[in-house]
Amino acid sequence: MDFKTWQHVFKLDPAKQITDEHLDRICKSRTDAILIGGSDHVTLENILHLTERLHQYTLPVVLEVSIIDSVIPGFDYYFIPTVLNSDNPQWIKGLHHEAIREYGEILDWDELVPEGYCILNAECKAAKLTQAQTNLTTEDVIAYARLAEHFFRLPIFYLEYSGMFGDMELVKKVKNVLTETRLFYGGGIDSATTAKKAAAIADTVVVGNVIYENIEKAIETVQAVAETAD
Ligand code: 1GP
Repeated sequence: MDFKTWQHVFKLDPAKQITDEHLDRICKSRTDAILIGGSDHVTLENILHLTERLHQYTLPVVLEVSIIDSVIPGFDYYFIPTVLNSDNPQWIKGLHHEAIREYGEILDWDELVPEGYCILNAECKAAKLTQAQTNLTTEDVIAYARLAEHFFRLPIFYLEYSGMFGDMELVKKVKNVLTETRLFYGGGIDSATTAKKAAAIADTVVVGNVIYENIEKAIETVQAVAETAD
């Protein structure tokens, strides 16, 4: 299944615990895909453990690569973030260069999907880790979206509010300038209501934390997005 058709994605953090029952509900929820990713304590071991548990399900599974040593074969896609609003080139192209130096000969480029991240919640781990410049005007964010689509020609522009529900007016303005590049929105979707608001604008909504806080609410977001996006 092509990631360009996905409307709802669950993001599982390999460093967090999830019971078999909850994992089963997530995988049978009719979400379009599972994205495995996190900022903290991600290791090869916990990725392997989670991946093995997902093998029995047929839905697409994507590894969002945050540490090079965690890359293992077998995923449908590898999403590779480049943090456009980072002040540290390491997170824009440094780690990528390092990985390509190491594995360039054997990479299957068709499986790699670069994501242009714009991180807007200053308090989230990803913002701190990547030294993201989050104090941005609407014009700044729109310019990052255009940079992603027209300059770097990235297939995904990801507005990341991880941990808080974002400014939907801003998300709408960003959506309005994107044509080819898909707009992913993630952050603070914790109910059918917030899921509908985000799905009314973004192409793909990413639901993370609520999986671990309230599984019922997490499951509700799938139907909410399907109703809204259609
Ligand atoms: C995190 O964008 C995702 O990378 C989802 O955010 O955990 O706040 O749902 P939440």
